[in-house]
Amino acid sequence: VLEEGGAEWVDVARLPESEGGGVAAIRALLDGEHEGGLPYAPPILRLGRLVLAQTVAISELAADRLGLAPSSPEDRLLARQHGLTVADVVAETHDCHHPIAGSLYYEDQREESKRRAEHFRNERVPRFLGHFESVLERGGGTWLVGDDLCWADLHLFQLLEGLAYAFPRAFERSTEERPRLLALRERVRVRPRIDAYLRSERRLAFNEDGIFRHYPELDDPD
Ligand SMILES: N[C@@H](CCC(=O)N[C@@H](CS)C(=O)NCC(=O)O)C(=O)O
Repeated sequence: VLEEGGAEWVDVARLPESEGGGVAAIRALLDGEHEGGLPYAPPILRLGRLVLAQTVAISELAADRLGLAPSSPEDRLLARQHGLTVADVVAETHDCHHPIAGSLYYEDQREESKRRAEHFRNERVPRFLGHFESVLERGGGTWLVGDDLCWADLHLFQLLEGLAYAFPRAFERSTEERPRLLALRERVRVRPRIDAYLRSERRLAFNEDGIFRHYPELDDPD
């Protein structure tokens, strides 16, 4: 959202500690060594004196300032609805590789992960993707809310990218008949600012320490 809106922003966690970044900077915010709101977990946006956590809240704030929020009150609520549904899928994606506890390594919950991921791939992913396809169909097929791109479309884009990385075989199977979703994914990808961001060092590649992890044994069998 920050990138599409053309904001100037710094990923503080990736700065060296000598420049006030790194884990120490995040820890200081979680420990409340600042004035203002207390965040529970990253991501955290700092804007002047404001300290704000929760991806959806951050995107709503950024979108308001950068012209990426719908204008009517009803449409703003619909965008929030879609953003929160995307967050539900993200949480379920996390639970595929950490079904028992976030404090245990994946390697210590592999069997449970396999069972969980099978249900996620076969029941949850098709249901969620089918839902978003229907939302697009009802709205004319281009964007989730109204006639223009809004922050929630960018959340959906990131979800599709993440699922395609983590479960490439299941993703292909589940999107065979989801033309509007696939078109939205491409429509977002080629936007000039998003395209530049995706090619930049600011874009963290998906990896096996993040939410969207590619463990082939959790994907559809060959
Ligand atoms: N719903 C939150 C999820 C935030 C989240 O799970 N953050 C992770 C790191 S990416 C974390 O630190 N979680 C700590 C915890 O859940 O105790 C959001 O969308 O921002």
